[in-house]
Parts: sequence; structure tokens; C-alpha cells
Amino acid sequence: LIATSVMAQQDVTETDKAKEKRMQWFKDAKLGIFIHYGIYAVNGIDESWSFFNGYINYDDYIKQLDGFTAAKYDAGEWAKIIKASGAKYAVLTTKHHDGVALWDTKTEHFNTVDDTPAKRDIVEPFVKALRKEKLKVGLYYSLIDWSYPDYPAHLRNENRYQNDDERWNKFTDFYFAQMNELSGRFNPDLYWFDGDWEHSAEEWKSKELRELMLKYNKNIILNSRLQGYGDYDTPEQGVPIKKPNNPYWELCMTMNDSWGYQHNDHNYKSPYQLIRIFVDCISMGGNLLLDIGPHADGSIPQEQLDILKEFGRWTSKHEEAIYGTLAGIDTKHFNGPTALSKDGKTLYLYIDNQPNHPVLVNGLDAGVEKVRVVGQEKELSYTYNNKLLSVNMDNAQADPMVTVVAVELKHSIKL
Ligand code: FHN
Repeated sequence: LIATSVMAQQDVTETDKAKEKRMQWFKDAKLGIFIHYGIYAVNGIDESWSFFNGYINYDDYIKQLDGFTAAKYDAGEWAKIIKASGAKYAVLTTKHHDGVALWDTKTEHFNTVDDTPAKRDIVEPFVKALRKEKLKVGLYYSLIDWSYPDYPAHLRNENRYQNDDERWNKFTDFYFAQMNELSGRFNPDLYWFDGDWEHSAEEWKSKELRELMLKYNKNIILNSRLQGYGDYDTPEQGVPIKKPNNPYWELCMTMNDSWGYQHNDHNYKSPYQLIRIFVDCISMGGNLLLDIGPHADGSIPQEQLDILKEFGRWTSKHEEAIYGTLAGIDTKHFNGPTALSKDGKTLYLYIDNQPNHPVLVNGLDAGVEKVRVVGQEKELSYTYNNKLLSVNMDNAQADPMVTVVAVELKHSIKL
């Protein structure tokens, strides 16, 4: 009997094995960088929501088109910074809910080539630069388009409509045309859809969209915001309290309180807080998609660069305990986050406060070969009796963020 996973409401069946293969790079990647770049950075205000919520009127919001220069936008530089952080993929907002496309769309709608002083396609160099650095390419696309005249939640209220199939079909034709452009021109590895809450799967034509995306790229990965037709879950702004049921998931999170660049938001989480959150994702088998919001000119704010740099230091030191790992053991065995190597023969313990007492793992019946600190030569001494491992930390050099202890086991742990 071949196991099959049938996605909710989806006709396309795919064996679990085939899905595993398609999802493998994503599952192993652990860290991605989210980039919210758009005209909202000109005034440094909320992307799209600032006019939706009435903090600024629509006309003033859209005037930001005139200030979008992308004068310092250097995709090669972005890709290098992303690579150095330890991320394996990045996801760029090709179009947020405001409807402004960052590529040279031939559809009739706002875009950075025809409607801004930048006069540039932002997506094309981004895709090229990522590929040059061997990073996977993710494109964010908002289903919602609060500027498109045939989209029913148009902000100029007089244009709102209900139950008008003709206009709705005009809109879905337009958005399918944009998706054809993105896939045809850039053939990304992953799509990150957003804004599905305003309509049903049927209205969005999610099934047809999925089929279309698969025609361009049979290995395409789609996030779950497609009303049941996606591959992986996308919790937002908080580590799930328990391991999600879907083995494929990714937490997306801002460094401060904003997705896009906001001039008055300096409320950054510390590198320690963010790395600790990253570790929680790893320990539950998920990824972290850490967000940055470049200035309108394309430069990345210093606070964000500093955080990415610290990620780079920590990820390069702890590579073996990050990439390709599996979710760890239950916290009743070890009081903190853990992960397992793919063969189940190394257990990684993430220790975020160097204790002045031994580190304990209880109920461990896999036998112990050796215990060491990741990124440090020396082995650690330990005792192992009656399934209780007790590691002496005296010789462990603490990492300023999170120290990782590797326990090499005699037998593999299979969870
Ligand atoms: O409304 C958006 C928001 O601006 C941002 O893009 C986030 C990123 O996950 N997604 C939406 C809310 O879920």
C-alpha cells in the first residue's frame, strides 16, 4: 500500500515519499529571510494597512510611488548579506496588498518600472543574485489587491461591489496573468501567498492556481495561505506552543514590530531573543523566516544588518546542529530545546544559560559514545547511569547566545 497525502480539498494526490522529496530542501533549510520592500518605505509607514485602516488616505499613500528611488538597491549585496546570515532562502514581496508590483508587469497596474522614479525591475536582479549565491528563491504575492479597480474591497468605497461575477473574473484573470509572468520569467522555488482571508478557495481559484504553478515547476513549494492548497504552515509572530501537526512549517517573524521599514520603530528584539526563537523552531522541526524591511533606497537599516551578522556568527559555528536536523526529544527528558541529526545518532541540546550544575538528560536509553560542545574541540566529561546522562559543563566555553552540546549516541533515536 502506498501512503498518499491528499491535501484538504485538493484533487491532486501525491505520495508521501514524493512530497518528502519535493519539500526536502525546505525542511533542511531552517532559516530564510523575508523581505518587505515597497513604496511604504518612502514614508516609513505600515505596508498597505496604513491606508486600509485610514491612518493616511489612499491618494497620499499611493503618492509614495513618486519617492521610490531604489537608488542604492544592490541585489548582489542583499544576496551576500542573506547568505552570510546562514539563511538558505529568501522571500521578497513582489506585490503587497497595495497592489504595487516590483517587476516589469505587462498587466495594467502599478509597478516600479512605469510608475516610480526607480524605473527598475526589482525582482529580476534579486532572483539572479540569489541564484548566484545558491540560495533558493521565494516570491511573496498578495492575493488581495486593494488598488485594483476590479477588486471588490477597493478603498474608494464607491467602487466596492458584491456578487458581480464579471468584475470578479476580470480581477482573477488579471491576477492569473501576473502569476503567469512571475512563473514564466522567474520560475521561483517557492511562492509565499498572503491575504487569502478575504475570499474562499473557490473564489480565488486556488486549485487552478496550484495546478498552473505546478505546470511551470513540478517542484514548486507553496505556502498554506491558499485556502487548503498549500504545502506548509505559516504561523506568524509567535512560536507555536506545541509542535504543529504539519511536518512542514515556518514561523515568520519581524525583528522589530514592523514588516516593512518604519522610521519610528526601533523596538528591536535582541539577537539573543531572535536566536532563541530560531532554536525553538529548529527543536520543533520548523523553519524561521526572519523579516527585514529595507529603506526606500534599497539599503538595509543598520539594526537589521547587526542582527543578521550575529545570526551569521551563530549559524556558521553551529551548522551541524541546525541544517538538516529533525525535531528533538520531549522536554520531560531535557529541560529545553533539542534536535536530532537525521540518522538519530546525535542529540543536540541547546543551552541558553550556562548552568553551574551538570546538564541532565533523563530516560535516555540510546547509550552514549561521547559528549562535546559544538564549535569547540574539547570533549566534556559525563556520567551515564540508569538512563540518566549528567554532563559536566566545567570545560564548556559558553556561547554568548546559545551553547550547543552534542551527545553522540550508541543507537539512534527514532521519534
Ligand atoms: O497583512 C500582511 C502583513 O502586512 C505582512 O505582509 C504579513 C507577513 O506574514 N502578512 C500579512 C498578515 O498576515
